[in-house]
Amino acid sequence: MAKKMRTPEERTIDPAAQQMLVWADELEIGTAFSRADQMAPCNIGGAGMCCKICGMGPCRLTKEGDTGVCGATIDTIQARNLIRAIAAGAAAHSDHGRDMAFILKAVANGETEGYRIRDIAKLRIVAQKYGIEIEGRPPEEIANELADLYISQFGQQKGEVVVVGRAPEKRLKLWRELGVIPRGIDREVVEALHRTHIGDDQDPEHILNHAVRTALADGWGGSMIATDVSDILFGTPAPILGEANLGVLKDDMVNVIVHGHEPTLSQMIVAASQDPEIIEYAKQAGAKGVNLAGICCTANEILMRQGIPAAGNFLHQELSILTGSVEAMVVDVQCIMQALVGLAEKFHTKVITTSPKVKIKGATHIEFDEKHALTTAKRILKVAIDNYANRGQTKIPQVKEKLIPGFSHEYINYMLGGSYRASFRPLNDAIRDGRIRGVAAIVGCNNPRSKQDYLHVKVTRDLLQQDVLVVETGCGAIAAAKLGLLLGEAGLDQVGPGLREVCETIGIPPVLHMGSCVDNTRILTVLTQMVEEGGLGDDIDQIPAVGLAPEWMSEKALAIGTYCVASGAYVMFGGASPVSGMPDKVSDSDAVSHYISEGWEKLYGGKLEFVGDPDEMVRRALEHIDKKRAALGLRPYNPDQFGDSGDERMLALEELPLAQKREALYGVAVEA
Ligand code: SF4
Ligand code: MSK
Repeated sequence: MAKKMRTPEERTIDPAAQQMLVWADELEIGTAFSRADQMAPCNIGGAGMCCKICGMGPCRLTKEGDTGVCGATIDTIQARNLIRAIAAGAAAHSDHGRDMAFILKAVANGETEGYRIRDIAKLRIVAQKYGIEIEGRPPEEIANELADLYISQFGQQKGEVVVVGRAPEKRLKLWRELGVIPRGIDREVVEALHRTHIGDDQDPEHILNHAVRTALADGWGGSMIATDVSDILFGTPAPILGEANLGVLKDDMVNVIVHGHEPTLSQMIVAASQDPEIIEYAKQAGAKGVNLAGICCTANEILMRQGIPAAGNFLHQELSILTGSVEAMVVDVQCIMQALVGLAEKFHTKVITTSPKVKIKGATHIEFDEKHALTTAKRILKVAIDNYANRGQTKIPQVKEKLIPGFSHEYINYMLGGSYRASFRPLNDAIRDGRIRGVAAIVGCNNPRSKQDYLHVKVTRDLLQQDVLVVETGCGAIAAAKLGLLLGEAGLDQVGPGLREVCETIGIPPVLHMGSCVDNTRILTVLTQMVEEGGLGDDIDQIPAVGLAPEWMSEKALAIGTYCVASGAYVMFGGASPVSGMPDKVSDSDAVSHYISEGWEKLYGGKLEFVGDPDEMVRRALEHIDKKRAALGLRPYNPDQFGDSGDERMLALEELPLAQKREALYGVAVEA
């Protein structure tokens, strides 16, 4: 039977993506969208009921009472599959963190080309958290000691990863009691693999306890290290004007897309693209210069620091090449589709791999090394410029939106109170008095099995209308950006009255872009600071907050979800559950789903659920937020109380044309 192929409108809500999918159909070129239509997911593996851990299998459990050849039950198999995914996600994030720590050390020792310590204040603050002496010491010396400490956390064998000490006191105590504090980052990932080898840990709850420890090694370990070091080396993000979507590509310039996750090379490509030598080289090739744009989280890294535009999120990687305008797609690690190479061969695009860990057959490999970073970046750009002459017909959708990214926790702290009284007090007070009903972190990927961006934007809009302040990272943040939700005015007409007052008074959009996937740790820090500020309980699980990953697809998302649950958050994923089982066929197959929800909630106050229906996701999110408000003794949420008390300045702003209002709000000239 012929597979049903979805129309472009059924595959994505993004008008730029729709245009490119029509174009792909005309050219008879496949994309992840069409491949997802053609390949039905395996309903046994997808439900977590297939084990291929040893050569006696693969064992597929489809009937009541089935076990694997070794006797493993469905619960054990699901728990093992889940922890392996979490371990892979934690490994990816943490290995990124390790590389950042090594670069910090190399920069401190003067062994790199083109890098310097940009945020000395953050270096000192972070170093102080670990008792590193800062007074009277040059930044390089402090950075060297901090780098050594961070590097040691990966191979540490006993004790506690030092980063977890940044969690709220009560949470730390709970983790100690439950025995889930990571001893060393690598150790927990290795142990997850050991425990799931044939014939090892076969108690599902015991396996999943270690899943928590492994995920904590990511969130309160490797990822937090990655965020810290990125800020120290490249600057802590603050609001900056940017643009998002395929319309950022330019017909008259050499378009270079950086895609992946690590900011080290992309930051250097930003610098190289502005070098007079490179601009001149591009002009000699007949272009006006080099136009840099990002995809996925590399996009977020350079968008929130330098305002470099984002060409799109995960599912835009192929679509950008389909424009025919991309001279080079430079990739580092994670979320890079192998299909790029075959697709690029149909156009003139060069796919350039740069990480010693990632090669793709058929791609050009130009290996990045920090000792020659600027030289390598220039070399890559010259390859792209030389390729400009090979460009054929282009088809760039004229679709893009402006956005204001860069809401690091440091900036949120500053914006709420200013330089001298930076504080989370106004945020906590707004939640206490009900202007803000609660907070939602909406994060994670795109997945071609759902309609691109639809779930992200649907739950974002619904929660905003209910006065829930939204923070976003990763591809979810780019989804909201593309739909114009990361600019104050664009989003404010869609938010509830209380939240609107807060956003207008402070001058912020209702959706705050907080960075890349590793930067979900910024959200942990915000939650911790809200606890420390007081008035919302003494631990994260008491805050009226939820985490949502409506279009998740990567193993990293599962690691993120798990460390957020262990930190006390209610986390919901959209799409299919990897541990759903087949309740009609295997009666006990929901034991793992039950344990990571109710079981984890009893232990950690947070729970992990997979909810396919976005309306149900929003309903549960609001129910949870209201339950937490009631437990804190806060007055029930009542939107009728607010909406008339926006300050004079904001009321005056209402009268201004949009462009002037944006300028007044953000202090930057923004085209209407
Ligand atoms: Fe089958 Fe057991 Fe081997 Fe898994 S570990 S493949 S269930 S025999
Ligand atoms: S890039 S992990 S698709 S968010 Fe971080 Fe996007 Fe998900 Fe990759």
